[in-house]
Amino acid sequence: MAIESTFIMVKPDGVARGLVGEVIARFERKGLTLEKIRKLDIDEDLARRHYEEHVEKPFFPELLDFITSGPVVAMEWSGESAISVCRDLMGATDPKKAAPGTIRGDLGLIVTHNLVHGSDGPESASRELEIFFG
Ligand code: DAT
Ligand code: MG
Repeated sequence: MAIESTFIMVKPDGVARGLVGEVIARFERKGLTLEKIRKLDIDEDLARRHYEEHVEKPFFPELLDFITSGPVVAMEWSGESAISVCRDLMGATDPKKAAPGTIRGDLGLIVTHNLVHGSDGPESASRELEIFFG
């Protein structure tokens, strides 16, 4: 039993499609608590910091174009095992393979346009929360 905080972001596709409320509602209904929220545009510098583990990956140019293409909604959520619980609610990275019932499984189709980001562990959660809310 451990109360955790995690960094969640609705990506530009989710904001453009009007799905911010849908994403928030799913986390709220699960019993998690919204602690902080802000809407912002991500520039290249911020994208490189946030996605530092991916800057050398072949898909990074496409990811960079996408994540800087429009506003995002950055959030801190807290609750029991919040990091893994949020990842489970989001579903697999590739929405084509994400299980029905998950955010990506229900609402997404293309891997780049996968609607949400969620921290993948305690270290990335504190690093990402510091970047966006520190
Ligand atoms: P996640 O967002 O599930 O933590 P990740 O950290 O491995 O996934 O990748 C970050 C983002 O990069 C992901 O949300 C979408 C994009 N991405 C990952 N793998 C990709 C691939 N093989 N082709 C295109 N985009 C990819
Ligand atoms: Mg990741």
